[in-house]
Amino acid sequence: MSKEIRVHAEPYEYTFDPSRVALVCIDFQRDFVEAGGFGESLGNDVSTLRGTIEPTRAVLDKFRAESWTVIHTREGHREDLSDLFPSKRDRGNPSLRIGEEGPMGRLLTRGSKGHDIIPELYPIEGETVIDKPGKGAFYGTDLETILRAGGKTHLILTGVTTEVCVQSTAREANDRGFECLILSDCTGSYFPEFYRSALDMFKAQGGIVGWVGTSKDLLNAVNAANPENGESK
Ligand code: C5J
Repeated sequence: MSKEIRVHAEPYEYTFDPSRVALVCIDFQRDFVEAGGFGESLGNDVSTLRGTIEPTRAVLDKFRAESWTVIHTREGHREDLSDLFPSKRDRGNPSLRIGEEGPMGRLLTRGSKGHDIIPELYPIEGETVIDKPGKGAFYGTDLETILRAGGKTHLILTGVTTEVCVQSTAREANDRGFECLILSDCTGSYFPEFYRSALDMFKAQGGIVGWVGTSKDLLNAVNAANPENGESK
């Protein structure tokens, strides 16, 4: 299937050619989503993010069934922490710092259990995993090269947290000319007011950063383009 898919979204319809789209799953890591990780060390209630997993899994399953491009990102640092700025290490006076031992190994450090992606959304063979030292997925990574080499122009964004790594990535992508659709039920924040504000900002002023839609609208649009698939519940 290579015809344009038309998704109901705000501030207006989002269209994409499946051969030019990538689903980007941002930082669905144990360190943000599970108890005992980095998110909790900052004093956050990580259960607020759990609702994003099921809808993201449904979108992931559809992309896999259609053999469309999927990219995962992980925020974290080298084992020797040589890519960790002191400003990031010390900010917020957390109970545990990046690189220190927590219940799931060294916080936000590559190779630890907490740094890895949650089992529900774990990458499969053939899916790209981008390890990033910053909040935005373009900073300090080869994501842009991979997207351009693959002819991708459109990104469908999911992930945690909405106002930090998803927002930074959406803004970086927008400035590079990528057309971004953010799925509101596939992104979450520890702070409901930041979640709402970030989504409002993305779509304000005629879509200044991108479009906001839902997993259901995306799946219905994909199924409508290929009626054999039926309607999404
Ligand atoms: C944070 C992220 N919140 N992935 N990282 O520090 O949003």
